[in-house]
Amino acid sequence: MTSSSRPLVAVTGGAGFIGSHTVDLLIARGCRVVVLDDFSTGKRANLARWADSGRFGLAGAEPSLDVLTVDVSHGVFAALAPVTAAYGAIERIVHLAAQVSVVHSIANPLTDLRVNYGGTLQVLEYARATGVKKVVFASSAAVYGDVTAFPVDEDVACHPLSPYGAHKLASEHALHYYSAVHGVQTTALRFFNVYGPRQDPSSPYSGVISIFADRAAGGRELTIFGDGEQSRDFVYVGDVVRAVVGAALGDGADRASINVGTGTEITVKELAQTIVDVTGGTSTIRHAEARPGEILRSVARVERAERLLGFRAETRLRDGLAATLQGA
Ligand code: UD2
Repeated sequence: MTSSSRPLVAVTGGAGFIGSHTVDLLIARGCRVVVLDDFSTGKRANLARWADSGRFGLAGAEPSLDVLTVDVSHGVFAALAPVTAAYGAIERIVHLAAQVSVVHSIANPLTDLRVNYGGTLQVLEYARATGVKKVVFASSAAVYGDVTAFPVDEDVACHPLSPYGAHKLASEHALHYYSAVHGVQTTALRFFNVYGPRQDPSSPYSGVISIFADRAAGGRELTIFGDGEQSRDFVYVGDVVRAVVGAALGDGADRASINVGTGTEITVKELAQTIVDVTGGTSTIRHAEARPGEILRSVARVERAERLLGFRAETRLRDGLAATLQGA
């Protein structure tokens, strides 16, 4: 075993949209990173700048990243064994690997259970057994379901409306008892609508900004579902990963569930118009049938993130849109 003063951090789902930005920031902060990803939606290209620069990928001058192809819901012990034999124990885990579609979870609740709740339990079992100090988990605003008081406070009663939301909430409960019973520090971050470069626009359930930006950049028509008066709290991925990495590398916020949003909302109609403006105004906007089961409003209360993580989202929507359109 070699010793290193660089923290060794595992990132599940590290080849995905939020995961790869997390990896970038962890490496920038001096960490050695191990990515676990099954590449069902993640892409090697998202991590290309680091070129598998660890011992188990291509050797680099300053080894920083190892990428392991593994489905986390099948367990992580075997995959991580050679890495920990070489570098020592994993100190912290950021658990982002997930089945990400609410709609898919409704059609396939048992798959969602295995991947989303089962995956979290696999990570927590590894953390308990090997003495990982901290686990940070990607939860979601989907845990809330239909709420009536805005901005949404973390302490409101949660009544998720999908297997996805229910399994995210169940995962939060697991995080809580692994901390209380086993002494693994845990933090759940409830992401609101995250957007930014590397978000894949190719599925109908991709983030609306990735879809609108892709279409508007090509001068194509944007489709608003319903009247467009529904609002969302869109938070830029560069901000989100500051919250993720702050929670992962810090030792506070144990057993906390924390909203990660901006605290401001925008309607989908305003969003569409803004994107058309930013891209030069050639796309037209049409309306289609509202999505069934759609929530009308979503906006985060952000005080807890400020208090526990010192985190505040800083990127203005127009700047985030410009970066998204430019890609990075
Ligand atoms: C977000 C999350 C989801 C879950 C949920 C919890 C994303 C991508 N999804 O779903 O994982 O956490 O919040 O509440 O962040 N829209 C259009 N036209 C389009 C695409 C979307 O009008 O071409 C509308 C859509 O009807 C909705 C809004 O844009 O009102 C946002 O849609 P979304 O799919 O980006 O995210 P959301 O809020 O449904």
